[in-house]
Amino acid sequence: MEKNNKIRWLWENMEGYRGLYVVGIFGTLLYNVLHLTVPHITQVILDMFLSGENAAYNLQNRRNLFYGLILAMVGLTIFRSVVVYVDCMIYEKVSQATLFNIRNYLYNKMQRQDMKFYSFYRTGDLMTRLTGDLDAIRHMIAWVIRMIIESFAMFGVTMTYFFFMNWKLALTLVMIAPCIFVVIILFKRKVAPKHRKLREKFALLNTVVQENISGNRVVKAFAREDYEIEKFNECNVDYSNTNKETAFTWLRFFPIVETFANLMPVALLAIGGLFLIEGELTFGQYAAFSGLIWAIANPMRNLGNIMNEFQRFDAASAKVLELYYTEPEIVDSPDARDIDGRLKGKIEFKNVSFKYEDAYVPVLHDITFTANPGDTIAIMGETGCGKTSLIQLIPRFYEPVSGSILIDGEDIKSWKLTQLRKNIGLATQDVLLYSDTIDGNISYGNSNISEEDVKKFAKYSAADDFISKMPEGYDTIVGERGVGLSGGQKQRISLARALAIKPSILILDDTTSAVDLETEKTIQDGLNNLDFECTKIIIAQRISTTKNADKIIVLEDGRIKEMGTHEELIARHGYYYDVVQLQNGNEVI
Ligand code: DUT
Ligand code: MG
Repeated sequence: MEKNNKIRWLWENMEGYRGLYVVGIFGTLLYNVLHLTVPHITQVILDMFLSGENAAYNLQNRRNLFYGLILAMVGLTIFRSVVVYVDCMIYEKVSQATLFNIRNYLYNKMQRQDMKFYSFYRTGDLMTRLTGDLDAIRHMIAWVIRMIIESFAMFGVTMTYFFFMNWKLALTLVMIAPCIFVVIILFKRKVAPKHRKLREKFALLNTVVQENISGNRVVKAFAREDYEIEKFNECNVDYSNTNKETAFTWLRFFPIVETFANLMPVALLAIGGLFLIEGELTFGQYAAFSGLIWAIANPMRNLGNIMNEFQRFDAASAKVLELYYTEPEIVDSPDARDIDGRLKGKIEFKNVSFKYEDAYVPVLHDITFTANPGDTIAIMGETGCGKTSLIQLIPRFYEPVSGSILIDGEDIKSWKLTQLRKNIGLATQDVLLYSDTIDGNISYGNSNISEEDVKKFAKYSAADDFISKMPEGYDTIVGERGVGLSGGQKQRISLARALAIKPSILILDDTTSAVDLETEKTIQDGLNNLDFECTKIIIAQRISTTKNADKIIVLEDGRIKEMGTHEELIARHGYYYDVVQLQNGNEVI
């Protein structure tokens, strides 16, 4: 994206505060014009009252003007300070408000992304975009833009004033300016790639830290602390070096700019002195030149710094904009329909094939089956055969490459996405509980349910027993920074959470793998006696779970290898039969 588009994007996000920002810019211009007042009045005082032929007369007879001018100087200085103060407040307010808008928008945007997005971006990188990069954008609004306006205004206003006083001297001074611009442009070319690199290194550093914090158990289990510290150290050194490199880039240009800037007073002294001697310049005018020469030199000095910050903004905003404009691929189709009440829960897969975008080979081939409302479908198969991939197609986490999936006789694409998902209760293979109470976790998808209902769903999931035994019962905080739960306990809470939305379709991905056989039996009884109808798709390896299913699907390498009831599959003497034998303790020959 072009630079001016980035500025336009910034402007668009200032909505509601644009007027105020324009006032802020005018404020900057105003206080830079006010810069001139004190040196100008000094010049008038010098020429009228202290030097020149009428000085003695003026001092005698026009004393009131003299005092008036002194008072005006004091008054204008105070006024200028007030303007600067208010102006800074305006920039701060606008930048914070804009930041707030962008941050909210980005967060919303991220929440609505699909699975592919989350497998593509690393958490550390996303966090960097939402923190450091956004701060660079705030800095642009509050400081960089102000400094650009200030520098150009100060330079422009002072130069104009100089030209009015003595154009020859002003022209001599202004000739130094283009040299500085050339240096700054060269600097920009060198520093821009450095800022992009710096930003990448920072994101990498954040990623390492984030993965380490969330993976601390693994680090400890393998006693890899030293290795991790070393890994972090490498990243840190790398980041620090890039930081230094970026800073040194400016330091290489700095002496050149500084020399030009310092030449200003020298040129003034030499040429201005000559003019003064030859009577081309009054003493007061010379004093005004000399009192304002910094207002010419400083903007030039600042340009390097401004350019540096501008490049930081450029690198950061490119990252933020990428996120700002990404659209999820899986969205409602234009003619998507509302779901009237509850779905009945009939699921049909018709020749569905599926491939992950980054994979070479498809993981599902030509899957066809039907689940009638209220049916229980068990899916079995070796690890990696595509079970999880298959069930993820139902809530449209991914889109099949070919074939179609129908629910209640309609392609799932014809339903509104959020409504479709609200009808599906999913307990995923990796259980994630929020740092919240058990009650809060169970009612996550349906926050309106009563305490009794939460208890009821926990009973269906054989979780009520262990929850009630906890000191704070359903109010116990679990998840990150909460009390620890066993794998099986977490699974049961996640099952209760899936049930609590009273879904038309319940999908359990290995949800009872970590519970003992007796508890599993209780859960099965619970699921058979639910007080609402739902179609259940259960991924499981245990025959005890699958044997009562209406249909068992055995997957192998992404294809349906066997399909039928327990009895039918046993009669086939295939894969299922072997598993039954194995689990009964019989060797398979
Ligand atoms: N796969 C990917 N990308 C993913 C997830 C999985 O390429 O984001 C591959 C890995 C595997 C295949 O897809 O070869 C099927 O994975 P799936 O998770 O569907 O396997 P599973 O049957 O659920 O295995 P498990 O029993 O271990 O859960
Ligand atoms: Mg799986």
